[in-house]
Amino acid sequence: MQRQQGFDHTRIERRWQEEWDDADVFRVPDDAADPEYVLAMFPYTSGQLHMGHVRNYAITDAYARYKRMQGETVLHPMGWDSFGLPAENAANERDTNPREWTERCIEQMRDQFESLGFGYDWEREVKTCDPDYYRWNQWLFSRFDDAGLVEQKASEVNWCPSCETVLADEQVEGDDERCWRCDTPVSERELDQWFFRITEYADELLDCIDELDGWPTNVRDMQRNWIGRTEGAEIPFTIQTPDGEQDVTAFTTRLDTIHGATYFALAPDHPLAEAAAVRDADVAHFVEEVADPEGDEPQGVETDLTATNPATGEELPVYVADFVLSDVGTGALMAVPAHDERDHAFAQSHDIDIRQVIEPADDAAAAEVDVQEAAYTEDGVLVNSGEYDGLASAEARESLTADLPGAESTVQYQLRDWGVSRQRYWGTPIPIVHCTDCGPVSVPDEDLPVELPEFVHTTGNPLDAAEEWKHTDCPECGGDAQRETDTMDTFVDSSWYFLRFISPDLLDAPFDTGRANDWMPVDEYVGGVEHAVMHLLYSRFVTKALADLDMLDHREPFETLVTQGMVLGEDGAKMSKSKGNGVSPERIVEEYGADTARLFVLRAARPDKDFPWSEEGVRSSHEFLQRLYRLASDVDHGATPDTDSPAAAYVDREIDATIDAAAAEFEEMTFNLAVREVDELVTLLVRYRTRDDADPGVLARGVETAIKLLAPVAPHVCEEAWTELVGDDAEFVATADWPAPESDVSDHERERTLVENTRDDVRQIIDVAGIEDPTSIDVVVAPQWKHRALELAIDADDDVVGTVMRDEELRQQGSAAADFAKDLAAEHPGLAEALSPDRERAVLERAAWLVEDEFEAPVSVLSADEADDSVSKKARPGRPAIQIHEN
Ligand code: ANZ
Ligand code: ZN
Repeated sequence: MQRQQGFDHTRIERRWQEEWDDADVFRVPDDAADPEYVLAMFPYTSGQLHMGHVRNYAITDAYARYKRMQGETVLHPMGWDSFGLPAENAANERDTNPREWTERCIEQMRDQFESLGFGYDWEREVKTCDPDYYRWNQWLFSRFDDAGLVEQKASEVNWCPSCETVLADEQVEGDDERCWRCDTPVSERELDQWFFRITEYADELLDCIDELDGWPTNVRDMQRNWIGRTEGAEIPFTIQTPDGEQDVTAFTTRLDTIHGATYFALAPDHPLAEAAAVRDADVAHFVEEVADPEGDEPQGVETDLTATNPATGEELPVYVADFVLSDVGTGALMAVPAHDERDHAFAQSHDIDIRQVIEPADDAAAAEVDVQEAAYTEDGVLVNSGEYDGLASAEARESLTADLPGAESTVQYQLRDWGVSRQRYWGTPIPIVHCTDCGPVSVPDEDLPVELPEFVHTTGNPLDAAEEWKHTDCPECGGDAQRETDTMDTFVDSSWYFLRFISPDLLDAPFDTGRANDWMPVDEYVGGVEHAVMHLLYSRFVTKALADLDMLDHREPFETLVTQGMVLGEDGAKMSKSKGNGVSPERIVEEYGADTARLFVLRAARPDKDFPWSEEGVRSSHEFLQRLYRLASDVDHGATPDTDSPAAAYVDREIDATIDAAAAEFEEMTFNLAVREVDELVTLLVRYRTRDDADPGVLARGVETAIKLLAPVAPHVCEEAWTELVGDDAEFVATADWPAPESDVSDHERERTLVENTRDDVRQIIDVAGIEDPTSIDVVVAPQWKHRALELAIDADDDVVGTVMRDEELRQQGSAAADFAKDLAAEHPGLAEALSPDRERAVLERAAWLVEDEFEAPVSVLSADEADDSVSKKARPGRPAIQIHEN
């Protein structure tokens, strides 16, 4: 019976989602031994799934389903990154509170996930806004505090004087930095804030990047840059101030250039700069009004100070300059305009000497350099440097560090401690109480969680307004105290959630150490490249800190990382509301079904590449599924394959080859290529089925294979087709065994190439010769001796012709062999191995039906001596000669 109509996606999707759920297909028991841990970055609870989500979660789901069919226990959990500013904003805009809004978003998103058929172990769901979750943020904060990894220090925040509130960076708008709510210019304010001392781990975080070979190179580079380790030296300069002499240390990576230092520069908030501002109105004006560390042009002002260059004894002018950053090095630098670009630009605009002290080692190159024009920033050889002249930069740095009084080599990092304080409501309350007598005191473990009070609408931080909540007793002295009103950065929530999935309901610890040791690390982690730095670095830091707290044996959380590309709009631009090029997943699921949506996003490109949305592509994905489904309704499940006929043998072997190739692609997550394999198999089966002698057993095996191979990508249709084929009491295809090839297909690629090339050649000849109606086609394989010649030529060093012709057997072929050897020599060393002549013949005989079908003419596969000399002499290994007869 051939079904003309396709499947009803809405009906079958709902059916299978329920059946999988009832059968606990995706559940992982707690006693599972080291399951394959497949994880997609959990979503922020915006309430709305977009195409990027569909892609992200389709990738891990397809991989998880594939691994499950391979017989692995697969841990594939899902949760909600549900604290954060947007919930608070939404609550302020509508008449609701962040918790209600967030819960509603979670409900919606969970429904959407389910409608897409993503298979999660929902028993392990975690929500970061649950007190049961965030109490462990607080507990970890206290453990980190015990371990000396927590610090409170003054730090700047954005402050709106009109709303009297702290603003997050996202709430500061425009180049002139105004409050998003009231448009008042934002100012800065110093607040005491909490930090995690991630810099303690800077070296380890950096060194271990080398071992993360399952991570994309660009992400590893971004992490390295973010940590930004620089080796250099600190060197004290003596500064003459109106109040006497004072030593100020400068940090430099180029101590070899010290003889070229022609001025000294201080950051605008350096204590000496501030003191100079008190004496000098110009300096004050610059520091308060002009300085702009983010500006393109370095700006500055001269002071009444001078600095002694410790290498030359010269007196240098001292500037306050905005390109000197207060949190880099020591906030003071020696400026060498000849060899540093910023120093150069500044020297030019302030008419300061530019003195060359380095030149390229190569004389010709040295003649090209003009440091008055532009800084020469490479290493080289020292000049104008007294006794150091002639030394190479690296050597000079060593000698100068040893010789100059007070000079010391040091290492600088760009990485800063992790500021975890937010002056916000919707986050984890920091478990600290401030006591007038005892200062900041940790909330004892037994009093955790510190739960959020009810939300109130206010312009400032609702926690600050929660008087009753705020007021408490000091855990140490029992006196009056106030709760800390800062909440934690939401990156704290996401820095360990992958551990909570392992034991989500545990009451006395954030996670079960024994099980985590067994189940971690996450084997495959998939998410957006926008998380390449912070989320991943924080997770790595927390994992290492937990290891040092003896809570975990692992020091890295994620073994393999995939950063998926973007789904672009049909116009190739990023999907966005304002451009109106967005596509709603809901509409696609409704119109075409979840399987089509999943198939489309997975087959469009490799996971790490961007691709544009294409309605046409969606339709063709849908058609592909319909085609497979119809094909499935038309085969006979019970039939045993009979591969006696060449065509049946060909199809049977293609089935094996497809299994092998698709598995390799699934393993690499190149689902697009896996799907292409299945697509080609289905096309072959559809064609084969039209033959009178099509073997029902081979057809059935082919279709069953295609269904299994596609099941991880389009699970509902495949499940439906599978039950129809196998019967109602069949096990799920979702838990069926991944098919295994029945023959050795290790070098099948060569067979495919041979068949492809032959078909191409036939097409071309028919085309070029303008043959309208071929009566028969001869395919002539090359003789044994050409194979032998090829083998010799592949192994030959240089003298291909000589090597071939020294062979006794080949010499007997005379000039034919010499000619062929010359051809081979021309292609050496690019020659590829060919199948043996017998295999070539067998492969072509099995594939002959394809050519016959295409050109409607009988095909004979002949050996060289069965054919005309004029034809067979053109045959080469891997490239048979072709003769086409016509009327
Ligand atoms: C002298 C010098 C000569 C420098 C030269 C560079 C080239 P990287 O390499 O990016 O880590 N520097 C030192 N403290 C600074 C601060 N607080 N703000 C801005 N820049 C500062 O930067 C190290 C270099 O940046 C240091 O080496 C210093 O300039 C400058 F031919 O010292 B150098
Ligand atoms: Zn106290």
